[in-house]
Amino acid sequence: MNELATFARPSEPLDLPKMPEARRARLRTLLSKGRCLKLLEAHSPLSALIVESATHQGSEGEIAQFDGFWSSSLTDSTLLGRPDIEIVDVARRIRAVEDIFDVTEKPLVFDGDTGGHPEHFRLHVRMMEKAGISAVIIEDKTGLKKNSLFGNDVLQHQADIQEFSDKIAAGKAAQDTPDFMIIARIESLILDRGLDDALSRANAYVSAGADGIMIHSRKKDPAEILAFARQFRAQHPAIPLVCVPTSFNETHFSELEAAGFNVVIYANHMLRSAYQAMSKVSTDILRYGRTKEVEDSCLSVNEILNLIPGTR
Ligand code: SPV
Ligand code: MG
Repeated sequence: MNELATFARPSEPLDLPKMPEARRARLRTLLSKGRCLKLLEAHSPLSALIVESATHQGSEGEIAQFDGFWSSSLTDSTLLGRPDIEIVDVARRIRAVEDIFDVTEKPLVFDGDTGGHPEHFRLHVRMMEKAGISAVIIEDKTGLKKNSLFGNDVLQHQADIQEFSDKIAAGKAAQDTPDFMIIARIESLILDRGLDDALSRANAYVSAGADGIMIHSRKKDPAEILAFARQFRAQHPAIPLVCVPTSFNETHFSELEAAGFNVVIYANHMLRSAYQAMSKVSTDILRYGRTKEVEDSCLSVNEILNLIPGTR
Protein backbone atom coordinates (compact mmCIF):
# COMPACT_ATOMS: atom_id res chain seq x y z
CA MET A 1 0.00 0.00 0.00
CA ASN A 2 1.57 3.34 -0.94
CA GLU A 3 1.43 6.41 1.30
CA LEU A 4 -1.47 8.02 -0.61
CA ALA A 5 -3.72 5.00 -0.47
CA THR A 6 -5.91 5.99 2.44
CA PHE A 7 -8.00 9.11 2.82
CA ALA A 8 -9.37 8.61 6.33
CA ARG A 9 -9.21 11.91 8.22
CA PRO A 10 -8.77 12.16 11.96
CA SER A 11 -11.54 14.74 12.45
CA GLU A 12 -14.53 13.24 10.70
CA PRO A 13 -15.60 10.65 8.15
CA LEU A 14 -15.53 11.46 4.43
CA ASP A 15 -19.28 11.84 4.12
CA LEU A 16 -19.40 14.94 6.36
CA PRO A 17 -18.31 17.94 4.28
CA LYS A 18 -17.31 21.27 5.84
CA MET A 19 -19.87 24.06 5.77
CA PRO A 20 -19.10 26.65 3.05
CA GLU A 21 -18.52 29.55 5.45
CA ALA A 22 -15.92 27.67 7.49
CA ARG A 23 -13.97 26.67 4.42
CA ARG A 24 -14.28 30.06 2.70
CA ALA A 25 -12.70 31.89 5.65
CA ARG A 26 -9.83 29.46 5.92
CA LEU A 27 -7.63 31.07 3.27
CA ARG A 28 -7.63 34.45 5.02
CA THR A 29 -6.91 32.70 8.32
CA LEU A 30 -3.94 30.86 6.83
CA LEU A 31 -2.63 34.05 5.18
CA SER A 32 -2.85 35.88 8.50
CA LYS A 33 -0.31 33.46 9.99
CA GLY A 34 2.38 35.06 7.84
CA ARG A 35 3.87 32.02 6.12
CA CYS A 36 3.79 31.41 2.38
CA LEU A 37 1.03 28.99 1.29
CA LYS A 38 1.36 26.13 -1.22
CA LEU A 39 -1.62 25.28 -3.42
CA LEU A 40 -1.84 22.37 -5.86
CA GLU A 41 -4.21 21.98 -8.77
CA ALA A 42 -7.15 19.63 -8.28
CA HIS A 43 -9.53 18.80 -11.14
CA SER A 44 -11.71 16.12 -9.50
CA PRO A 45 -12.67 14.89 -6.04
CA LEU A 46 -10.12 12.07 -6.26
CA SER A 47 -7.28 14.39 -7.28
CA ALA A 48 -8.29 16.73 -4.44
CA LEU A 49 -8.20 13.87 -1.93
CA ILE A 50 -4.66 13.11 -3.07
CA VAL A 51 -3.65 16.77 -2.72
CA GLU A 52 -5.29 17.02 0.70
CA SER A 53 -3.57 13.93 2.10
CA ALA A 54 -0.11 14.39 0.50
CA THR A 55 2.56 14.66 3.21
CA HIS A 56 6.32 14.74 3.19
CA GLN A 57 8.57 14.51 6.22
CA GLY A 58 11.82 16.44 5.73
CA SER A 59 15.27 15.55 7.07
CA GLU A 60 14.74 17.65 10.24
CA GLY A 61 11.41 15.93 10.88
CA GLU A 62 9.35 18.87 9.57
CA ILE A 63 6.08 17.94 7.85
CA ALA A 64 5.21 19.51 4.48
CA GLN A 65 1.63 19.56 3.19
CA PHE A 66 -0.42 21.57 0.73
CA ASP A 67 -2.56 24.34 2.20
CA GLY A 68 -5.30 24.13 -0.38
CA PHE A 69 -6.41 23.64 -3.97
CA TRP A 70 -6.18 25.54 -7.24
CA SER A 71 -9.10 25.12 -9.61
CA SER A 72 -7.36 25.69 -12.95
CA SER A 73 -9.11 26.79 -16.14
CA LEU A 74 -6.50 24.89 -18.13
CA THR A 75 -7.01 21.55 -16.41
CA ASP A 76 -10.80 21.91 -15.97
CA SER A 77 -11.06 22.56 -19.72
CA THR A 78 -8.61 19.82 -20.68
CA LEU A 79 -10.44 17.32 -18.49
CA LEU A 80 -13.58 17.99 -20.56
CA GLY A 81 -11.64 17.79 -23.84
CA ARG A 82 -12.16 21.52 -24.40
CA PRO A 83 -9.67 24.31 -25.20
CA ASP A 84 -8.69 26.74 -22.44
CA ILE A 85 -10.56 29.71 -23.98
CA GLU A 86 -13.36 30.31 -21.43
CA ILE A 87 -15.63 27.87 -23.27
CA VAL A 88 -16.43 25.83 -20.14
CA ASP A 89 -18.93 27.91 -18.26
CA VAL A 90 -18.21 29.09 -14.75
CA ALA A 91 -21.41 27.62 -13.29
CA ARG A 92 -20.36 24.17 -14.46
CA ARG A 93 -16.87 24.61 -13.03
CA ILE A 94 -18.32 25.72 -9.68
CA ARG A 95 -20.50 22.60 -9.59
CA ALA A 96 -17.37 20.50 -10.12
CA VAL A 97 -15.75 22.34 -7.19
CA GLU A 98 -18.79 21.48 -5.05
CA ASP A 99 -18.10 17.79 -5.73
CA ILE A 100 -14.55 18.37 -4.49
CA PHE A 101 -15.92 20.14 -1.41
CA ASP A 102 -18.15 17.16 -0.59
CA VAL A 103 -15.10 15.09 0.34
CA THR A 104 -12.38 17.54 1.43
CA GLU A 105 -11.70 20.31 3.98
CA LYS A 106 -9.00 22.58 2.59
CA PRO A 107 -9.64 25.97 0.96
CA LEU A 108 -9.76 26.50 -2.79
CA VAL A 109 -8.71 29.36 -5.05
CA PHE A 110 -10.64 29.55 -8.33
CA ASP A 111 -9.11 30.53 -11.66
CA GLY A 112 -11.71 32.97 -12.98
CA ASP A 113 -9.98 33.58 -16.35
CA THR A 114 -10.80 37.19 -17.43
CA GLY A 115 -13.86 37.35 -15.18
CA GLY A 116 -15.97 37.90 -18.31
CA HIS A 117 -18.41 40.79 -18.45
CA PRO A 118 -18.61 42.72 -15.16
CA GLU A 119 -22.35 41.85 -15.06
CA HIS A 120 -21.48 38.15 -15.19
CA PHE A 121 -18.56 38.50 -12.79
CA ARG A 122 -20.79 40.00 -10.08
CA LEU A 123 -23.10 36.98 -10.22
CA HIS A 124 -20.21 34.52 -10.34
CA VAL A 125 -18.68 36.12 -7.23
CA ARG A 126 -21.89 35.39 -5.32
CA MET A 127 -22.02 31.81 -6.62
CA MET A 128 -18.43 31.21 -5.58
CA GLU A 129 -18.99 32.63 -2.11
CA LYS A 130 -22.09 30.49 -1.68
CA ALA A 131 -20.15 27.37 -2.66
CA GLY A 132 -17.41 28.12 -0.09
CA ILE A 133 -14.65 29.11 -2.52
CA SER A 134 -12.13 31.37 -0.74
CA ALA A 135 -10.81 33.49 -3.60
CA VAL A 136 -11.02 34.08 -7.32
CA ILE A 137 -8.11 35.22 -9.46
CA ILE A 138 -9.03 37.16 -12.61
CA GLU A 139 -6.49 38.08 -15.28
CA ASP A 140 -6.26 41.43 -17.06
CA LYS A 141 -6.90 40.14 -20.56
CA THR A 142 -9.74 40.99 -22.90
CA GLY A 143 -11.26 39.43 -26.00
CA LEU A 144 -10.77 35.74 -26.73
CA LYS A 145 -8.69 34.45 -23.84
CA LYS A 146 -5.75 32.17 -24.65
CA ASN A 147 -3.56 30.41 -22.12
CA SER A 148 -0.86 32.73 -20.76
CA LEU A 149 1.94 30.25 -21.31
CA PHE A 150 1.62 30.88 -25.08
CA GLY A 151 2.66 34.48 -24.46
CA ASN A 152 2.80 36.38 -27.75
CA ASP A 153 2.94 33.17 -29.83
CA VAL A 154 -0.84 33.60 -30.13
CA LEU A 155 -2.93 36.73 -30.46
CA GLN A 156 -4.06 37.90 -27.03
CA HIS A 157 -4.80 41.32 -25.63
CA GLN A 158 -4.28 42.93 -22.28
CA ALA A 159 -7.26 44.83 -20.89
CA ASP A 160 -7.31 48.58 -20.44
CA ILE A 161 -6.29 49.43 -16.85
CA GLN A 162 -9.47 51.38 -16.09
CA GLU A 163 -11.75 48.73 -17.61
CA PHE A 164 -10.13 45.98 -15.54
CA SER A 165 -10.13 48.14 -12.38
CA ASP A 166 -13.87 48.69 -12.88
CA LYS A 167 -14.38 44.91 -13.09
CA ILE A 168 -12.51 44.40 -9.81
CA ALA A 169 -14.62 47.13 -8.19
CA ALA A 170 -17.84 45.55 -9.54
CA GLY A 171 -16.85 42.18 -8.02
CA LYS A 172 -15.96 43.74 -4.67
CA ALA A 173 -19.27 45.64 -4.59
CA ALA A 174 -21.17 42.40 -5.26
CA GLN A 175 -19.39 40.40 -2.56
CA ASP A 176 -21.59 39.39 0.34
CA THR A 177 -19.08 38.08 2.90
CA PRO A 178 -15.93 39.63 4.38
CA ASP A 179 -13.94 36.44 3.78
CA PHE A 180 -14.00 36.17 0.00
CA MET A 181 -11.00 37.55 -1.89
CA ILE A 182 -10.68 38.92 -5.41
CA ILE A 183 -7.10 38.68 -6.63
CA ALA A 184 -5.98 40.57 -9.75
CA ARG A 185 -3.62 38.75 -12.10
CA ILE A 186 -1.26 40.87 -14.15
CA GLU A 187 -0.27 39.68 -17.62
CA SER A 188 2.28 42.41 -18.48
CA LEU A 189 5.30 40.09 -18.26
CA ILE A 190 3.48 37.37 -20.23
CA LEU A 191 2.82 39.87 -23.02
CA ASP A 192 6.31 41.50 -22.90
CA ARG A 193 5.01 44.84 -21.65
CA GLY A 194 7.69 45.09 -18.97
CA LEU A 195 8.09 45.53 -15.25
CA ASP A 196 7.01 49.17 -15.05
CA ASP A 197 3.69 48.37 -16.74
CA ALA A 198 3.18 45.46 -14.32
CA LEU A 199 3.91 47.64 -11.29
CA SER A 200 1.66 50.49 -12.36
CA ARG A 201 -1.15 48.02 -13.00
CA ALA A 202 -0.59 46.49 -9.55
CA ASN A 203 -1.02 49.94 -7.97
CA ALA A 204 -4.21 50.60 -9.95
CA TYR A 205 -5.74 47.21 -9.14
CA VAL A 206 -4.97 47.54 -5.43
CA SER A 207 -6.58 51.00 -5.48
CA ALA A 208 -9.65 49.46 -7.19
CA GLY A 209 -10.04 47.09 -4.22
CA ALA A 210 -8.13 43.93 -5.21
CA ASP A 211 -7.39 41.80 -2.14
CA GLY A 212 -4.20 40.44 -3.68
CA ILE A 213 -2.04 40.47 -6.79
CA MET A 214 -0.86 37.57 -8.92
CA ILE A 215 2.09 38.24 -11.20
CA HIS A 216 2.60 35.72 -13.99
CA SER A 217 5.64 34.98 -16.17
CA ARG A 218 6.51 32.42 -18.85
CA LYS A 219 10.28 32.77 -18.49
CA LYS A 220 12.47 29.99 -17.12
CA ASP A 221 14.63 32.59 -15.38
CA PRO A 222 12.78 33.97 -12.31
CA ALA A 223 14.64 37.32 -12.41
CA GLU A 224 11.64 39.39 -13.58
CA ILE A 225 9.27 37.76 -11.11
CA LEU A 226 11.66 38.30 -8.22
CA ALA A 227 12.26 41.92 -9.27
CA PHE A 228 8.48 42.50 -9.36
CA ALA A 229 8.10 40.96 -5.91
CA ARG A 230 10.84 43.17 -4.41
CA GLN A 231 9.38 46.38 -5.82
CA PHE A 232 5.76 45.46 -5.13
CA ARG A 233 6.61 44.57 -1.53
CA ALA A 234 8.34 47.90 -0.99
CA GLN A 235 5.10 49.68 -1.91
CA HIS A 236 2.54 47.22 -0.52
CA PRO A 237 3.94 45.40 2.50
CA ALA A 238 0.65 43.70 3.43
CA ILE A 239 -1.09 42.84 0.14
CA PRO A 240 -0.95 39.10 -0.62
CA LEU A 241 1.23 38.29 -3.62
CA VAL A 242 0.75 35.12 -5.68
CA CYS A 243 2.83 33.35 -8.32
CA VAL A 244 2.55 30.24 -10.53
CA PRO A 245 6.04 28.80 -11.11
CA THR A 246 5.18 26.51 -14.04
CA SER A 247 7.89 28.04 -16.26
CA PHE A 248 10.45 28.96 -13.62
CA ASN A 249 10.27 25.46 -12.21
CA GLU A 250 13.86 25.37 -11.01
CA THR A 251 13.08 28.09 -8.51
CA HIS A 252 12.56 26.63 -5.07
CA PHE A 253 9.54 27.46 -2.92
CA SER A 254 11.84 28.91 -0.23
CA GLU A 255 13.27 31.43 -2.72
CA LEU A 256 9.77 32.59 -3.69
CA GLU A 257 8.80 32.87 -0.03
CA ALA A 258 11.96 34.87 0.73
CA ALA A 259 11.17 37.22 -2.18
CA GLY A 260 7.85 38.12 -0.54
CA PHE A 261 5.33 35.80 -2.19
CA ASN A 262 2.44 34.70 0.06
CA VAL A 263 0.95 32.01 -2.18
CA VAL A 264 2.67 29.66 -4.63
CA ILE A 265 0.36 27.74 -6.98
CA TYR A 266 1.42 24.51 -8.68
CA ALA A 267 -1.17 24.94 -11.41
CA ASN A 268 -1.50 21.82 -13.54
CA HIS A 269 0.69 19.01 -12.27
CA MET A 270 -2.03 16.60 -11.10
CA LEU A 271 -3.68 16.39 -14.52
CA ARG A 272 -0.40 16.37 -16.45
CA SER A 273 0.90 13.46 -14.38
CA ALA A 274 -2.38 11.51 -14.55
CA TYR A 275 -2.54 11.95 -18.31
CA GLN A 276 0.97 10.59 -18.72
CA ALA A 277 0.21 7.46 -16.71
CA MET A 278 -3.15 6.81 -18.44
CA SER A 279 -1.62 7.29 -21.84
CA LYS A 280 1.11 4.75 -21.18
CA VAL A 281 -1.25 2.17 -19.65
CA SER A 282 -3.74 2.42 -22.52
CA THR A 283 -1.12 1.81 -25.23
CA ASP A 284 0.64 -0.90 -23.20
CA ILE A 285 -2.61 -2.91 -22.94
CA LEU A 286 -2.76 -2.84 -26.75
CA ARG A 287 0.95 -3.60 -27.06
CA TYR A 288 0.98 -6.63 -24.75
CA GLY A 289 -2.53 -7.97 -25.38
CA ARG A 290 -3.01 -8.35 -21.61
CA THR A 291 -2.73 -6.24 -18.43
CA LYS A 292 0.07 -7.99 -16.49
CA GLU A 293 2.68 -5.53 -17.82
CA VAL A 294 0.74 -2.44 -16.70
CA GLU A 295 0.12 -3.57 -13.12
CA ASP A 296 3.19 -1.70 -11.79
CA SER A 297 1.76 1.55 -13.15
CA CYS A 298 -1.58 0.97 -11.40
CA LEU A 299 -2.99 0.79 -7.91
CA SER A 300 -3.54 -2.85 -7.04
CA VAL A 301 -7.15 -4.06 -7.01
CA ASN A 302 -6.86 -4.44 -3.26
CA GLU A 303 -5.67 -0.85 -2.94
CA ILE A 304 -8.50 0.63 -4.98
CA LEU A 305 -11.06 -1.42 -3.07
CA ASN A 306 -9.73 0.01 0.19
CA LEU A 307 -8.99 3.52 -1.05
CA ILE A 308 -12.26 5.20 -0.15
CA PRO A 309 -13.51 4.54 3.38
CA GLY A 310 -16.94 2.93 3.30
CA THR A 311 -16.40 0.93 0.10
CA ARG A 312 -16.10 -2.39 1.89
C1 SPV B 1 -4.41 27.80 -15.21
O1 SPV B 1 -3.97 26.93 -14.46
O2 SPV B 1 -5.38 27.64 -15.94
C2 SPV B 1 -3.75 29.11 -15.25
C3 SPV B 1 -2.32 29.22 -14.98
O3 SPV B 1 -4.41 30.07 -15.60
S1 SPV B 1 -1.52 29.18 -16.52
O4 SPV B 1 -1.90 27.95 -17.22
O5 SPV B 1 -0.09 29.23 -16.27
O6 SPV B 1 -1.93 30.34 -17.30
MG1 MG C 1 -6.26 29.61 -16.44
